[in-house]
Amino acid sequence: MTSSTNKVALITGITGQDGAYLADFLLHKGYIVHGIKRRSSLLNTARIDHLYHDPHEEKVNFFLHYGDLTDATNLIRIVQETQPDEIYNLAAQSHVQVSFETPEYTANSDALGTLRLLEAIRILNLTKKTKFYQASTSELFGKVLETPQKETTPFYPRSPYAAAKLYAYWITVNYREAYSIYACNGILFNHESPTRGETFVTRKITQAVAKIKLGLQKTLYLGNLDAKRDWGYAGDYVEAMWLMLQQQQSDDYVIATGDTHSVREFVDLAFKNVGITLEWTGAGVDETGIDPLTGKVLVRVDKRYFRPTEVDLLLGDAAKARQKLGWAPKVSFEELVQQMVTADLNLIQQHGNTSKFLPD
Ligand code: NDP
Ligand code: GDR
Repeated sequence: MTSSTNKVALITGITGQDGAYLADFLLHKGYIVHGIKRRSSLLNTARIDHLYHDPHEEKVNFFLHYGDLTDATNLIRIVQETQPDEIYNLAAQSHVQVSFETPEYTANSDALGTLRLLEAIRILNLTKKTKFYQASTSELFGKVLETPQKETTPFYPRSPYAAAKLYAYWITVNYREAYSIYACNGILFNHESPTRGETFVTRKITQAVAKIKLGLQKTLYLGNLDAKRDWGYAGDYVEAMWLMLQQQQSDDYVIATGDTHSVREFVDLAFKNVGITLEWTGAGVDETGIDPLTGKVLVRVDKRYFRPTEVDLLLGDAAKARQKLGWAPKVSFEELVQQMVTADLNLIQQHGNTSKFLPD
């Protein structure tokens, strides 16, 4: 890897899946990395503990600051103190289903939080120095108007989350045009990993498959099995975020694999990884996945996991990123599923069944 020694990056959402992968990636490139974490009653730094060093040690290049995207003065102070060359805004209430239950909070953190950071850059006269990355999303495309979806595909958000991210997308474009800030939207399609949050469908599936295999869970309850997603690997996608900030000019890019699969296909493959070939019977809310060798029902549909408005099909075209950034995904769908199932089997064998609540 090339070294970018002494560059300073500030990552919001550093305790999340992408924040942890990106922090690791930037530290390997020689960056000094500052991250914003929220105060919580239980420690929430499991994904980045391996990167952390006692700040009293010498040559420490990783620092954490308490903060929140809903707190403008706090964000201004952290940006002032850290004087970042690059800000990666990854913090968000990122769960689509949860955004229907907490729409106002989702708008505050995901939409206005982005504005607060851009304003911090402007207020502190950092418009020439600080480059800005916004974690935009394929959820912006929402209702299917065109496939594959690319930078020019019209947006049609289908959730409070997507509507909040739409504001964040456009305010990023506006600050780029109004104040000449180097600001990029990475329109990333779904990306997963062994450290994906446990309530997103991929991790919910791989964790359940591991538990069922080890006799710790009987049934996996899911919502819409027909939804199709373009699933990639988070480790590949954080490289694209960085590449976007290393160009001559700022721009917006779709990041995707160009391959799409249904939730049902993900379930099938995950079970195959532990030697179970599911048979599906019934339809709609009565559909079940059965292990033909034992006759046990391993998958059931529960309509409480259905969303008021669904995004049926996501399939991205990352040709622009391939041409201009030289970016391409490395991990295939099959490798991703295998990696996640294996990781969950290992985790549960080492630590036992730690989850008490059913994930969403
Ligand atoms: P996660 O849910 O794993 O992480 C979200 C992070 O944001 C966590 O660190 C969380 O902190 C933090 N956070 C949430 N609310 C606030 C707040 N009000 N103030 C400060 N921090 C906050 O998401 P991912 O890592 O998967 O995604 C990163 C970003 O990329 C998000 O913005 C997401 O919307 C977007 N995105 C993700 C895609 C994906 O497939 N993963 C695809 C496209 C876009 P805590 O740990 O305390 O909860
Ligand atoms: P998504 O991811 O909404 O695409 O947003 P999620 O994994 O939550 O859902 C994907 C699809 O699976 C269907 N589904 C279920 N989803 C969950 N969570 N739980 C279930 O039990 C279940 N059953 C079926 C959903 O209906 C949906 O169609 C993710 C997030 O990371 C966003 O932050 C990001 O912007 C987008 O990806 C791109």
